[in-house]
Amino acid sequence: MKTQAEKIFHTIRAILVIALTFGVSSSIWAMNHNDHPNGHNMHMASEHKTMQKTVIAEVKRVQLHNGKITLKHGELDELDMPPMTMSFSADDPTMLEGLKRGDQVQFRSDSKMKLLEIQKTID
Ligand SMILES: [Cu+2]
Repeated sequence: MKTQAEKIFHTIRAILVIALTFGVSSSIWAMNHNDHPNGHNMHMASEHKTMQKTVIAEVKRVQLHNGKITLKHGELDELDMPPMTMSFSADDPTMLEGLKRGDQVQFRSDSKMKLLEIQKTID
């Protein structure tokens, strides 16, 4: 039988081990995180990519008030993304002025779905 003192000792030691492990791993995380000056917040494993070439898409929805646009795009091979309908956000909502549902556009974005360039295609 363990004495009461032994039980308390074991409990305290377990708490210390957990605290130490957590403290060390979180400081390692902080160090790694600081190695990324560009601030990759969520996707540590996937690198931040930027499209260099425009891709054709169809406008599904435009929200000028918050700079969001939903596009049905073809394959984005520079971002390793298959064709899909998804939302992008523009830092400058005036980029979206004059665009409406049904328009065919060509656009570029980065892997964080930030819209970098968009214009209607001339048909
Ligand atoms: Cu997509």
